[in-house]
Amino acid sequence: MSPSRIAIVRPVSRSIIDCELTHLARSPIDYARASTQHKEYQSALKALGCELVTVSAADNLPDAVFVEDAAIVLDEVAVMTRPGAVSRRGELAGVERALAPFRPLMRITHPSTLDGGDVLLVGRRLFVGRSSRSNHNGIEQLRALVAPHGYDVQAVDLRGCLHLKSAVTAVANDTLLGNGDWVEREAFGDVKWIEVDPSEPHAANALHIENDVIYPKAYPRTAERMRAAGISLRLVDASELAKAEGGVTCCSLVVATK
Ligand code: CIR
Repeated sequence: MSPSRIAIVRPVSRSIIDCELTHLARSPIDYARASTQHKEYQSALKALGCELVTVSAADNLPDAVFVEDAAIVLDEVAVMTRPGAVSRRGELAGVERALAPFRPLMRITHPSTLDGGDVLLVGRRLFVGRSSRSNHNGIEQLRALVAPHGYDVQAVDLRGCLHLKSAVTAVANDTLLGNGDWVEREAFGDVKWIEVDPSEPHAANALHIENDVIYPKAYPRTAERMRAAGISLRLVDASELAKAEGGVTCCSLVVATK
């Protein structure tokens, strides 16, 4: 039986130590440890029914493991982004080759910039963070590209974090997990909201796949809040890539195939 979804992933780059950093101070990243944790993450994706499609490693592109930023995948089409960090634009070609068999591709083009980490899909709405990576042109170009497919784009202000999905992600079809200090809860309308524990400001990045959520071990208090709301968690150690400002959504592009 063919799988109902694939997950596009890319190995951790040997130059990960040279990654882009915006809100964190640079600290040593252990490549071997990051790779081991990334393998554990891939096992979690497989356990949740994803077949992995692996883009070839790109050791000259420090942030290549964070494939989420290169594309936005919808049921009908995928949009190749134009990352705000110039050092990341070379990542697109490999991800594009991996996605092309699964979706017609559209493109964000100069002078627009947009990172996939700024785009949160909730039903037919795409919330897009106004961040240091995604500019006004990028948001408006995305709006024009997806409108014919019935998606509505809503821009959202951020403070204190890199991407929209650093501040808020979906943990069920009708529930968001968010940090209300970094993003206004009201921007998302009438949805259920689980607030991160105040001692865990980085805890809002969770990867929802069907009835489960891949979630970092580092945030036990917020995990408890989710369990209390009936959310099923699959915990992974993502501490090494967190030093590169990456979370669990960033390391895959999940593509429904049925
Ligand atoms: C960057 O700054 O671009 C990378 N070091 C981290 C990107 C994380 N991606 C994401 O949150 N979607």
